Amino acid sequence: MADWDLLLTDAHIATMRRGAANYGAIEDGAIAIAGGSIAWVGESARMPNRTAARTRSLAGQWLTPALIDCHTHLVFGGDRSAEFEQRLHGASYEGIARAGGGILSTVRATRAASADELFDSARVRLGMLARDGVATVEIKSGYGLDLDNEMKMLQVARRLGDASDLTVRTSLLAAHTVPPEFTTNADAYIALVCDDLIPAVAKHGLADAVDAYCETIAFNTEQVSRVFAAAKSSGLPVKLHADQLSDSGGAELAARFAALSADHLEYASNSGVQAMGKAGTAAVLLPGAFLTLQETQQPPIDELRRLDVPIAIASDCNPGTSPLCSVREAMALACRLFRLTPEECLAGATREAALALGLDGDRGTLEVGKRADVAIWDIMHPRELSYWLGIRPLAGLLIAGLDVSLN
Ligand code: DI6
Ligand code: FE
Repeated sequence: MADWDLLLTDAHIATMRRGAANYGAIEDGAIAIAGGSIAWVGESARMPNRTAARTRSLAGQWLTPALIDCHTHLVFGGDRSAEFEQRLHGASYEGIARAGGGILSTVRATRAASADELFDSARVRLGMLARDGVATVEIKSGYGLDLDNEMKMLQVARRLGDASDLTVRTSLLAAHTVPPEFTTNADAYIALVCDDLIPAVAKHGLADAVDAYCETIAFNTEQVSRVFAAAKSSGLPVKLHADQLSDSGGAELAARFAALSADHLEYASNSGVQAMGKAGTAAVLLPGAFLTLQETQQPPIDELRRLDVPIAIASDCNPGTSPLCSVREAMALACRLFRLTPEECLAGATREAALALGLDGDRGTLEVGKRADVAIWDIMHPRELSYWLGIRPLAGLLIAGLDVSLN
């Protein structure tokens, strides 16, 4: 029997190893894969003398860790293109939400949709993410807002994972907005989320984390604290949509609960970022939403960098604020809108995104022992992944060492 299942040779490799300079790059390198994991990686000239069942020459293509989209709302019914048009005629996102549109219009369409309909439409979007290099994707609920419909969304997300080679991680986002049945009593809805939804979802193993939206048009810090306390009692980690439209104290709150990540963060205060740094909470930046809402307030990039807070980048794929189905294009947007460097963006969609999902022990870099989730690119340099818009430089995708069909 051969020592290795697969040997990839004649490649350039952006390992994205933490602490390494220059993409952790290895020119003229090779990667050996055994049992779905990376068994060896390094310069071809230093390769140990072992046997491989299959060898594939990559003729100078670049390898990176497969991309990880750590924040999406991929499962939803309907679409919101009409609202997009309304905003271009002068309506605001908050105004539309307060008038019962926005998230609530997607709630109506999602409740009306069958599980199969939701599955079919989300599967198309999942395929698009994969064709731009994604092997791991997080999917949130949050358009059901009652027990049956939140469970329906999470079951669809789990089915998507079962039916595809990609890893799907799920987050319960029942505290996304106040559902119509509770307009005058948000606290009663929060009680339902804490007492019924979180325990039920945890019992059925439907969620890997609990998320919430802390914002003037959604829930305040006190309400989110209750949700997070309930999540912790059910043994689930938390994450937060924080300070997207206003400084709502979200970054501090996420840090207080040692959240995996605080996401958006345009209006986060410096003290919030400091608290995240101390708590080890990752920042997830979402340039697709920033662009679509024509936001002008920048997330606190310099403070995040100064305090070494891990910065992840994600698509936030959703019908309202980020109709974007590519984390690679999110990287390209993050360079232009937030002035992140291409190297920060690639780290943000690999190593730091793994951290934001609590999967950093297993994936996100090309190192011995990690899962062999590898993207193969037709490029001359990894900076090009943040440079091109509207083209697909992906030449191949391996998940746990196996070729994924990209049709
Ligand atoms: N922030 C977002 O960007 C998405 N959810 C959230 O809390 C938007 C969701 C939507 O508008 O449908
Ligand atoms: Fe979101």
